Amino acid sequence: MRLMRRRFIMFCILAATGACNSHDGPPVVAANVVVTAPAPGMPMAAGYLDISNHSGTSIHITRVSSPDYEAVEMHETVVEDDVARMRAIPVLEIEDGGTVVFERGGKHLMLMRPAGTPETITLNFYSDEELLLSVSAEFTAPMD
Ligand SMILES: [Cu+2]
Repeated sequence: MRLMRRRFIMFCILAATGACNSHDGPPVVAANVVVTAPAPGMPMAAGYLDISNHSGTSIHITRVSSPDYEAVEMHETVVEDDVARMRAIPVLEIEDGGTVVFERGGKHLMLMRPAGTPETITLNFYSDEELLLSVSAEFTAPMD
């Protein structure tokens, strides 16, 4: 998969602007990034964002990390027997041209055990060892 993406990027460069019918910007794009401030006494926060894949191939997010938190997990809130539960998402696939939305009550990032009290949070999304996307956000309102 890694090889395929390289080839795709090379093709775009060779074909120059206009000829590449996919997308001119970066292959993986974040929008609407929100990181909640931890509630008092709670060693965790939540992260929300949209991730769009324009890479020309499907991508698999296998790991999220942050220098500002000890651990970051991808979660999904599901309702079972009228009870909302959170389930970990081990691998998140985003097909080419697709957008995955992390939002309240749905998929979200769980940021656990902050390292200090940073004002800006950086989130790194990996496919195995490959860094797909790095975003920074300032805290917003506490988690609800
Ligand atoms: Cu969660």
